[in-house]
Amino acid sequence: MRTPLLLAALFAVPAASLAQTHCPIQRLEPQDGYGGAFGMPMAIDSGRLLIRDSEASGPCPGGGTAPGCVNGAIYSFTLEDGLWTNRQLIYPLDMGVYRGFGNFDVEGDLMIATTANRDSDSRNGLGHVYRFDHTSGQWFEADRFPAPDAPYKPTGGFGNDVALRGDSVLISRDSVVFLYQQIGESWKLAQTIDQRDATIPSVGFGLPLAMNDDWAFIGAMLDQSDGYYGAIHVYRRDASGQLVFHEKLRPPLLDAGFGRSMALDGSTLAVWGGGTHVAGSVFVYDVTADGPVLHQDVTLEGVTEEPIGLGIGVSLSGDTMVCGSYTGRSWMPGETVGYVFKRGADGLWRLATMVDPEPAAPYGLFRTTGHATATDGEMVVISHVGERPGPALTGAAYSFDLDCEICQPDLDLDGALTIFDFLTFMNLFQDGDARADFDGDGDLTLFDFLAFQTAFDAGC
Ligand SMILES: [Ca+2]
Ligand SMILES: [Ca+2]
Repeated sequence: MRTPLLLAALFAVPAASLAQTHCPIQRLEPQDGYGGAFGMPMAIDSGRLLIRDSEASGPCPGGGTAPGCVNGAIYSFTLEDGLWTNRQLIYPLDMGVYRGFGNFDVEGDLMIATTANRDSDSRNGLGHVYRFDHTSGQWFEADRFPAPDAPYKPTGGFGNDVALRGDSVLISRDSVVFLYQQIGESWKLAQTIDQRDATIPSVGFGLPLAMNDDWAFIGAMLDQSDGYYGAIHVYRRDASGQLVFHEKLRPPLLDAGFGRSMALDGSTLAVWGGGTHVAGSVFVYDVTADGPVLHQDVTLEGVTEEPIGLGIGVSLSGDTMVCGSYTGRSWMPGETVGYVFKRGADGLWRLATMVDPEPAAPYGLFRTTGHATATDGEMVVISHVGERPGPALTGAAYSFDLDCEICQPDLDLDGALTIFDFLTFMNLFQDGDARADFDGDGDLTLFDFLAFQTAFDAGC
């Protein structure tokens, strides 16, 4: 579809600039009497927001409740009229105390969650795996199986991280990663992957984890061999789903840390890069048939308020990437904000907006420690695990609506409305790009010019 550029002459381009927006921020906190460490991990999937509280109090074994019955729980929220509503507090049926329940991964109506420990049986605190199914608006425990036996007493909890993909799930513990596969109705241990550099102590192998249909990525965030900080071990999944070692990915820059957080969506892999590289960056890879290829070193160069640790919590959904970051407001580590990047038609990620919980944080962001983020491309949630809203409640999360946060007519994503946005619109329109469909009718017509003009005039 070609449109005469002369149409541009129809527009009077005002010298608009971005006004301060006042988008609503929803603050989420644990249920009264149940909070402990609300906020990590989190996920948005199929319209549901799931947030773990690893130290949530809950029903005690044998019934009743008491503050000491700390077992962990997962909150399930659904979005109604733009607000997250708590629908369920998810526990395992075999309640215990200090089990550390709730590290999880979710895909559609299937969730795999773990307990780090089991203190009341003879399995040396090896942990359990739980499968939950979502039916009729609720999560139900559908299966449960023990962690594999270990030749030694584990020092760390089972299920430090969980990565679910289709009928396979990766679960890590103490530099060992377990692959389970669904066979029929039950899940079976299919492979045990050991720390690859067994001679290097404390490499943190198994944290974080990510997996798609063809590849698995196993972090080793403490690996400081060869002068680098952190590594990602890349495995190819063979026809049977087994993992075959492919390569060890090191940070692209010698002074960059690597892999404290990682997100994978389709064939896009985003990896935190920090370490001595204080401002931080996020390395984005294209996951090709031959393995991951570095696509972009995403940074915040030029941002006035210099962040610290960009990408300490990174999440991805389609063309939206959220990078949690400490702010540069003070040396108090933990004032976490989220930088939202959008992937343009040219494949490059550009800053779209920054979301800041502070206006909605009743206790300030002082000494908060959480830095998880979650997004589905429409909503963004940032956690503040260490926030203390009350004597018995700990943790909060903040939700932002990207429709409001992102200025739609700022098409070149430079934070200002200028003639270059008109030119970008013209190019998108001529290229048949859906981003030019400003009236949202699924077609590119003259009415989109009018809708763009209206949005531009309205400002942001
Ligand atoms: Ca602009
Ligand atoms: Ca249209």
